[in-house]
Amino acid sequence: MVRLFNRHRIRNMYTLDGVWKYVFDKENTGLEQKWYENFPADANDICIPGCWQNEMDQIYCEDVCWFMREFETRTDSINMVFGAVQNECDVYVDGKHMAYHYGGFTEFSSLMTNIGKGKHTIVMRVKNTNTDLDTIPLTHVDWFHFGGIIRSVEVHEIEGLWIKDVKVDYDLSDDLKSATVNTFVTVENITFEDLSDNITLSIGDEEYISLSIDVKKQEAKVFELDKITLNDIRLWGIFKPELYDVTVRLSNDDLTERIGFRKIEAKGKDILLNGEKIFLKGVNRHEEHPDWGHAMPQKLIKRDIDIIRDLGCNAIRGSHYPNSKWTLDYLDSVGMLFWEEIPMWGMREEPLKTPLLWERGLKMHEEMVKRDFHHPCIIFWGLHNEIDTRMEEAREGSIRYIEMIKSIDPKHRLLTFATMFDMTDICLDLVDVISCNKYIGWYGYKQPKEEWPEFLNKFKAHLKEQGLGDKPFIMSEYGAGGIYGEVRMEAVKWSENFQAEYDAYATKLFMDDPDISGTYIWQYCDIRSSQKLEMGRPRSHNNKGLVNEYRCPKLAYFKIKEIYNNK
Ligand code: ADA
Repeated sequence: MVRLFNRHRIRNMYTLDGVWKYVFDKENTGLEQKWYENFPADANDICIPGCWQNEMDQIYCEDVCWFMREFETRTDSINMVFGAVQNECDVYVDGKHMAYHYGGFTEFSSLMTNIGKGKHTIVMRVKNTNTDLDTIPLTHVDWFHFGGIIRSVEVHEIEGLWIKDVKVDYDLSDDLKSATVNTFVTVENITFEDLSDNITLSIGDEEYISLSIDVKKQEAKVFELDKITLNDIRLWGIFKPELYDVTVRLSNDDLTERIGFRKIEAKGKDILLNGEKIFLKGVNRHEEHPDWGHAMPQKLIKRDIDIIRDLGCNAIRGSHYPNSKWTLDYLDSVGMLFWEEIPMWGMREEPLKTPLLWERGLKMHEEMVKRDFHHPCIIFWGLHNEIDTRMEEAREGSIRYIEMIKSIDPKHRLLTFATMFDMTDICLDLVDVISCNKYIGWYGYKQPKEEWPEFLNKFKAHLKEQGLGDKPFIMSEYGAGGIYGEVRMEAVKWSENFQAEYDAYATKLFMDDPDISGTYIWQYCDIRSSQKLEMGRPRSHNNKGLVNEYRCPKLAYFKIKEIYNNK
């Protein structure tokens, strides 16, 4: 339901999308008063997935809020999957604490065995209060802290043996004509007796493997299936969305994953996809809309991707957090490239010296990479954005992130992070691709955009000197602000014409530079900024969108469309 393909033909799965009750906990007394047992009677209705800031008169930024609804099951046991809850939450079912999760953009689940068939009540306490020390994101970020249950909650009805996880890995032959598929299946026995079954594995409509298995009571066991070699494969590529469904079945359960065969490499200064050099024509996109917050519906996500394709892009950076699974499915299915990262944004000295922050980041990376391992659209895992990468703590933390990511995904993605400390960064050698965020000619108005070439020469010389001259280099953020509708005779700051001239000048300059492998303009659409960020945000928005927050194009949109479509 939440995916673009059918994940289950045997397992019964449904979402709890629809109307829930919600109530704020301004005094933070809900726990003490056991709202998970006695939900306040004066609660209001809210549609889930949804953010409370999109309810009438509820533009509260950071808060604690409780949610409740009833649901019904036809099995004694269920696995509940929470797509994303912004930002920290506790889950209670029938008054019992079932799960705690930190982090607003990754999925988590809770196995509930023997809760019994029939009616149940779920209550969730959702906390969206951030700090400037140990939360990810921090309070001060350049987007809005929408809070709520922002993606679907799924109920998976399970019995006996169930498929907890499937990981489909592959190796390609040197000529990229065949693939050897290696599948790992985790089967869990939720009963109190030892059970046997048969695993079958199909790719597309063809069944390849049938394996007898035994799983002891209350045990989860990983089965590595025999490798399968497929010849004459269809490679996934830019606008070539060749996908394969891999289905694992037991007698009572099944799970389909969708994969695409492709090879991404950094070779010298080039980025190669399936052996061919590519240039990333990209935009940064926040998954956000004034009327939906982060809980964007499929129709609007598709609309965004359609607009971005029309712009001539082949790549999107999911700035600054894991996007909905539906977005990634859709990118897989149209053949566009994606950069995914965690909301580790702008941390400086104090937070970077705080161990809890790094622990949280590590867990988020683990959850992100595990959730999205199968998507061919993802070519980069982004470690973080504009943290103080001049600090030793940033280097140590980045190394831990890299080790974690590589332990799950050693070969299918390149690693990068967006730096703002181009000349003084001490982490650039750690990653495959160097990504630079820079706003010459925008911030610090006295410095004209014509100073870009000088900066590029200096930075490239610096990279060479550091022995990093042979890594691909991309411009991961640049752009000017333009207020929608503000068109002037002179290209003055904040006018659409200033923005159009600026974005066009910089994009052309970077695209004509043989040392640059990609451009991600900041940004696709205007977004509501944090009310706490005091850095010149007219309308409380970051106005650097090529389209405004309602997706109406600005002059810059048409300029960039011309440039991107002509290369
Ligand atoms: C940074 C940051 C973005 C945005 C941008 C800007 O590079 O990564 O999230 O805040 O600056 O508009 O200034």
